[in-house]
Amino acid sequence: MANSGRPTPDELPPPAASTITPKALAGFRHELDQRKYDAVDGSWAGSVPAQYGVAPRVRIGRSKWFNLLWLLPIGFVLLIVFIAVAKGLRDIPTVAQFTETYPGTVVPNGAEENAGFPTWVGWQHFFNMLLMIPIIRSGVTIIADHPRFYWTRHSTPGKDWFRVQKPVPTDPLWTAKQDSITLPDSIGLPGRRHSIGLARWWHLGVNTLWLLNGIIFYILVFTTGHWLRLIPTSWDVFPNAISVMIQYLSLDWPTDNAWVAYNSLQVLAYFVTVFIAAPLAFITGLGMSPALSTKFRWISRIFSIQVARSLHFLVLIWFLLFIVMHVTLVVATDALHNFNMMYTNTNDDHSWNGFWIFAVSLAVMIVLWVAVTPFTYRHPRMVQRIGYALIGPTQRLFEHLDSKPGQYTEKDISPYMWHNGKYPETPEYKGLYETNFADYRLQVSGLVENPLELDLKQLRDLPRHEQITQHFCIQGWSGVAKWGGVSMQTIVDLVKPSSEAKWVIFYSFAEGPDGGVYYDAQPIEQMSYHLTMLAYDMNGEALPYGHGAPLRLRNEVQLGFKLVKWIKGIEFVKDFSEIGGGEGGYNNDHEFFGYRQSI
Ligand SMILES: Nc1nc2c(c(=O)[nH]1)N[C@H]1C(S)=C(S)[C@@H](COP(=O)(O)O)O[C@H]1N2
Ligand SMILES: [Mo]
Repeated sequence: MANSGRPTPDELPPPAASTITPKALAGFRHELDQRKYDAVDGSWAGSVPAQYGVAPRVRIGRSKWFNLLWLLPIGFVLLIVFIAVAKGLRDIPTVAQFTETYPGTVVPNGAEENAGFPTWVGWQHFFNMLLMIPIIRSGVTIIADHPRFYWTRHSTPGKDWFRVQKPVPTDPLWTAKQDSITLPDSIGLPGRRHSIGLARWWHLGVNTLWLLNGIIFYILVFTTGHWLRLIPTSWDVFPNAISVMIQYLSLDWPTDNAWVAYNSLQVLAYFVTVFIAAPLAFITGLGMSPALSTKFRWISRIFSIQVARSLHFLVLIWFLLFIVMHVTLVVATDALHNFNMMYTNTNDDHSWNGFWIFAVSLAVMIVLWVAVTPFTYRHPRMVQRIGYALIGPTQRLFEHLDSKPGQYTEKDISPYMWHNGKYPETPEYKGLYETNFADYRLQVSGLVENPLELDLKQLRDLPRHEQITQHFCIQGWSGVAKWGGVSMQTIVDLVKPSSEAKWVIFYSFAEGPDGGVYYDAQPIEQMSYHLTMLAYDMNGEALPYGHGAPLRLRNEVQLGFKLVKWIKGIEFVKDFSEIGGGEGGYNNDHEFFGYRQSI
């Protein structure tokens, strides 16, 4: 559908006299899908037909794409070359001299007294890995929901630097949901396609535990002498690390003394992992929050959601490489000894005790690995509840960030804004569209003193509110647009909600993907925020069809799915348990999203 030819307010016919009553919206409730999904099965709403991605590709220059699978043969050849070179190097006297001067390990003062591995290290190490598995797997599911990475907040198609999906089709109404890809159950948590609602409970929920484990680790590391193992205390760590690298590559490995101190390559790798990668994972995670990014725009200006998301992904790559290298070397270098040090705190390279503890811990991880996705399909609401118990309090906290308007400037407006959701196809909507919404009436009712019906002219005659803000879709894309319309506060002032009203339901003309009208519940406090508004204009023109004509919601502390497009009615209610499936929104009823989504 075209977007031109929208009438000016003066061309619209005069409004019909309002006959709306407080009960007028009751009819809308019957258009909702009353179902609420309690299992993920073959007919589950979120399970759009499977669609697979492509091998990972990185953009080179403007439009050339390099298939990363080539790194496998290239890496193999390079490894052989490096081994040959390292072997050759070691025959050169100066290099032999160098590896003798820097044998590989710096033993700091105090290390001898701290030799060995206290029990807490073994437990910490175990919990860390146990928690990282679901975090990584659910993270991969989140990536699969928008399988592209960008460096700017505009998320412009073709400007992605990495993708595991074909190029964006030219269809101007292509949606982000159509773009999502399927993951196998054994890789994603959960698998399938567009299961991000559940993946986020895992990712954010388990993350709180991982952070807690990390904080305990930091405290223990610094209150014992264990930090001596992880933090380089002398510049000699660099030549020693190079020396270790040459020794490893020449396949004539250094004699380790890990009971007292790690070799320098280990120290550097552990230092980067514990003190750089882990905090960076946390910071870049927060960098994707709509509430935080809008509030701290001066940080978000440089460190945009897409920079944060790309770095978050690179941290994941670091962790994956680290895990592979670490496990390979632990097993390849004196495995029994390594297991004994870590799990039985003995400097013993014969006993199998450490190995058996390792084997049991591995078995626990494998069993959980296999079980978590089927468990999630069987008990999605439990996953949602536990996830919410863990991360919900933080999400509630960030919801208090009421930001001021005037956030971005005209030149920040994105050249392309992704579309999302299911377009309105009802005859009712089509009829309105074809007459340029002349008969459109926004109905506002429920627990209010003055129920209202407003046509577009009346809406346009209300005090105008404009904001240039950034949109954050739960799937990961973003974009900046200028929105023109009416502040929700203006509507609230007109209808005067009763003190009983705690939630505001926004009803759409459009159905959700699984039938029933799309709707969302918003807390009433947020209706008074500076950046909560009903938009009838976008980037200086009437709101186009794809972005929600004639009216859509903006609430910039929340993720995009809560910003209902094609609004036909607004109802003030006590709570949302009687509305639709009772979970506070279409995606909450159908796809296990949460109703507070400030991160
Ligand atoms: N009625 C309705 N509104 C909706 C949706 C939908 O499916 N139906 N999708 C939401 C989602 S997931 C997002 S990210 C935004 C997308 O807004 P845009 O298409 O204008 O960029 O609209 C939201 N509003
Ligand atoms: Mo979204």
